[in-house]
Amino acid sequence: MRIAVCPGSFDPLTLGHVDVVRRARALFDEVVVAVAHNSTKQPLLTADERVALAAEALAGVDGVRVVGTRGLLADLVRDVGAVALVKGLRGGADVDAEVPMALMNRHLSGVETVFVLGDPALAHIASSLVKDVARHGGRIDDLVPAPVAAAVHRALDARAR
Ligand code: COD
Repeated sequence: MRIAVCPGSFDPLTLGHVDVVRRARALFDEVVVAVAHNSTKQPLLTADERVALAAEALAGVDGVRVVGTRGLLADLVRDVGAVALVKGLRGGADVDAEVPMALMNRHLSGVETVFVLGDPALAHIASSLVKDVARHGGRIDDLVPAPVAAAVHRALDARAR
């Protein structure tokens, strides 16, 4: 059984993320989607919300499970018995951001990172842009799964009060 961990902050999970998870599942027997903490970002959604939304959005994808972690990915990889991390790439900026993380994760755990190219039709979708579009009154229902769109609007409304 070859297990891969597909990590992200998923704040929020987008259709781009779902595409990457599906591509990872085509390569590995099981994919553990790890909702992790990015210390450079201040999340809109709580960790519990992000885990619950990812689990709901990916419930129909066989061989995928969602876990939350506050620790190092390198430790999670060992705990779940994964043979690889899988990350999605949209273009050169993602490569620049991802290579140092991949090298650090390999230094810490020996695990390789496998990069998959996402669907180019979804390459414009980034969690930060989704939040910005929603914050300014734009539609996000064709950028994220439906329960995620509702949760983003709820979180932004709560912040505005
Ligand atoms: N198409 C293809 N890929 C996409 C798309 C898209 N439209 N959108 C996003 N992606 C990819 C990103 O390139 C990334 O690979 C992945 O999806 C997740 O994206 P985000 O934005 O949700 O997640 P990040 O980049 O904030 O995740 C950073 C981590 C949480 C993975 C990182 O901070 C981390 O590893 N934290 C745990 C603590 C740790 O181990 N630190 C040491 C790291 S070396």
